[in-house]
Amino acid sequence: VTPRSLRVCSPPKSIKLGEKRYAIDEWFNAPSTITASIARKLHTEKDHPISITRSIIESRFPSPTYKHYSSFFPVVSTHQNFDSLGFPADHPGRSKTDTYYMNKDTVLRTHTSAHQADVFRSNESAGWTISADVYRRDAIDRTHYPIFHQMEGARMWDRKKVPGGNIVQAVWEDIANLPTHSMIVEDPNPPTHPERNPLQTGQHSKEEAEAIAAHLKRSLELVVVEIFSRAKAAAIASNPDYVDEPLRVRWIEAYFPFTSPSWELEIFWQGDWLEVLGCGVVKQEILEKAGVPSQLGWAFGIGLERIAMLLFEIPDIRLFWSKDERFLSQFKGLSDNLEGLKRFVPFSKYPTCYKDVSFWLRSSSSSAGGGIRANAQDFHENDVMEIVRDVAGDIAEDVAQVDEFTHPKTGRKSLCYRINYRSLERTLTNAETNEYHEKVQRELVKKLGVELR
Ligand code: FA5
Ligand code: MG
Repeated sequence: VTPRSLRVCSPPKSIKLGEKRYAIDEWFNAPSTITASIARKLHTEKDHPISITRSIIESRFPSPTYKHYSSFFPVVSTHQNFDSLGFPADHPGRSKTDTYYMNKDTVLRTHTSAHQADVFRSNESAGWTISADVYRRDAIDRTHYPIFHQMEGARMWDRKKVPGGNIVQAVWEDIANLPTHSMIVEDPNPPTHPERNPLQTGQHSKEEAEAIAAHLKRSLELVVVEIFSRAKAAAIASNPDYVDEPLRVRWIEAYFPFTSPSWELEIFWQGDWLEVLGCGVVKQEILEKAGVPSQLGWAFGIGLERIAMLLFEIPDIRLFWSKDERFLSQFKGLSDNLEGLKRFVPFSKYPTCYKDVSFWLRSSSSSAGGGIRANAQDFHENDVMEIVRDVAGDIAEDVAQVDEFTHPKTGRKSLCYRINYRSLERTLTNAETNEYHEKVQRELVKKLGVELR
């Protein structure tokens, strides 16, 4: 029997998440704050704004045409998350700086598209949605959080099942059955681009791709109309004198490895264009590999936090994780009463306190003693973000680089980051903030091997 002291010292070789145990290796980079949040499942929590938003969007994709999935587990293979979707081997999204790995072949899904191929293979209805939590190492600010929620949606037509195999006619008939709307939509780009966004010639005719794109765009515009009519009703319920600004929406040409042509939808919100979803005509290879070569159609992926922020005027993405009753109580009963939405009323904002940290990156000749190497050439900002998040959690409101300097003689590079500390729930004491900041500084030295200035 191994003595207890020795057993405690050896690093864990596996991690249990949900019902399963996963081997971990040198690729493992998921902090416990992240893995502990897997259990929250905000998209299915009754009366949570993320779950309310999911229900509203699902209502635009009614059964039995669409089937709704919401319980796929977030640990997936790199095959599901990347290879099955045609991501090239050197795609930056695969890097450890962007993605949480359990081991070389297993990740926390970075998008709901990870389940596309499996659902195409097994699903029997014409369409479906998948709602789920997704995980990305990312910046820290009021619209970015390392865990967020997406809804994937798809709609297929089967050449073998439509009359005469005439997809074009079948799709236009389905479009004629969709409601119309009067929202003005800017769509400045041509629908395809010869290099970035080609038609899948050999797979689809131009008319087929155009009909599918028209059905896709109308379906998603109707989602926006639905959300904004509810957002307006919520605003009026909270303030009878509310006057809404005209809604501005636009389609932008985009690129995804698994759709072509592809687009993103942007909404003008609080003075800026906000990207809310990506979508496109599904690449036929994916359907062929999934064993359904006679089907063709569209897919989209929408960010539920961004939509919920628009719907309820929720100012900060961290609030979705709050267990504070002053947040949660404002949504009580709404899952069963979608007509009764009201705007979120922010509770008082507690003071913010910012602190700067400046450090020298290691010159490339020196090597870091374990941890993440921060030689000048392989330094990644997301490593700083994660250290701050690990130490300060949701107290970290915003982290941004404010300065960069290269020493004229030695060529060494120095960076300065500004960290905004603010609790959503209470006033922090100065001593407390200093303690967080000092710990961040120590961790930067320890984990990245930087030298404080
Ligand atoms: C994707 O994730 C694609 N899988 C979407 C897709 C699906 C395209 C199917 C085509 C077909 P993207 O990385 O752009 O794309 O994310 C999609 C949406 O998720 C964004 O438009 C945004 O609304 C939301 N999103 C992305 N990153 C974050 C983040 N860090 N925090 C909150 N929401 C985010
Ligand atoms: Mg995008």
